[in-house]
Amino acid sequence: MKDVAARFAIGSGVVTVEPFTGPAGHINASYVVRSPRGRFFLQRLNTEVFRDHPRLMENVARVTKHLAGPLHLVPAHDGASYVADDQGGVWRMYAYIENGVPVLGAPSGRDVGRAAGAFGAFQRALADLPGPRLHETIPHFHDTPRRLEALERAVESDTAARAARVRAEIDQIRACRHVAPLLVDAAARGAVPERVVHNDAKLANVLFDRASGEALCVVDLDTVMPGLALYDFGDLVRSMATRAAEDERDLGRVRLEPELFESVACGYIAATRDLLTQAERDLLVPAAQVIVYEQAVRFLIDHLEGDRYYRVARPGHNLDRCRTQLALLDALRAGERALQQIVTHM
Ligand code: GN1
Ligand code: MG
Repeated sequence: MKDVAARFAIGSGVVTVEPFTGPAGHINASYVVRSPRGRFFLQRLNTEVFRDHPRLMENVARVTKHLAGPLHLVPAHDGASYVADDQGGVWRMYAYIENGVPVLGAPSGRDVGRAAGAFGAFQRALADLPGPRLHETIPHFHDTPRRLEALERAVESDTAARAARVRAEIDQIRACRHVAPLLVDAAARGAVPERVVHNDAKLANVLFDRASGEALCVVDLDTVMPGLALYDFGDLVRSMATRAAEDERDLGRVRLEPELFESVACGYIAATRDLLTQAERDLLVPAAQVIVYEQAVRFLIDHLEGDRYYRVARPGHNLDRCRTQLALLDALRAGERALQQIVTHM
């Protein structure tokens, strides 16, 4: 790994490479590199998930350059935005954001308002990204009906022999199948515009300024690509309108907190006031249901397929994650009118 790090423009003499201990995500592997020039954030891309890394890195380079914020790539000595090692590994490096910290544990209303504002500002800042259209790093990423079809195939083939024990979850997902097409249908009718969006707009992907607590920047740009603003809003609610962790085992703790929802909606709407159309605003509350539903489907697929996509730390981890999403979906459906009221009066 030191050899890999030394191929980036970080001055001479890599001192240490250590695993990153912060919220590292479920997909890539992250490390902290220390050189005489300071600290750097090194990542090995999961090339099973991201099958076209040259295009992905082209997106990341264009987006970070346009944003001109604290998140910036450190190029390789040859000027490339990534390094390929001789074992097929693909690596990239960012400057380490020393004053940036994530929110660990349950977020406050102020945190989530700021984080939602950061994603709103991100969408607004990328509205004038010069062409061409960004690459789709994972095609059909938020095509929820297609995800549902993939689940039915996973149930059918049942490769890890787990389907019999998750009948309740399968049934619950099937019973809510009307939720799946709400966003893709709106897009197909031309009711809502395509925009450059983050596509993984969760709380863990925001860094806050250590001193002021203000949101500093949005990170994890692997899925920045054309999509709907509503995909991001859905993920904001999914990750911030509850105090429960994504993998909470005690479902009694997976509650929807209306005041957190209000802070999320308020932060996002304030940041996108001159961007969002009325049709988008009208779909904010349904969007949260769609994205939570989709995430439940995705976690259950991975459980059924033997945990091949998301990193897991314990047996049944993806099933636990699926269950939190289903509990949140229930709460979102039960609270739909109240949430709609909150958004309408903003
Ligand atoms: C994955 O990279 P990470 O862990 O932040 C996933 C998202 C999911 C998220 C759930 C490329 O994101 O789509 O919403 O986990 N990313 C990819 O926490 O699949
Ligand atoms: Mg990610």
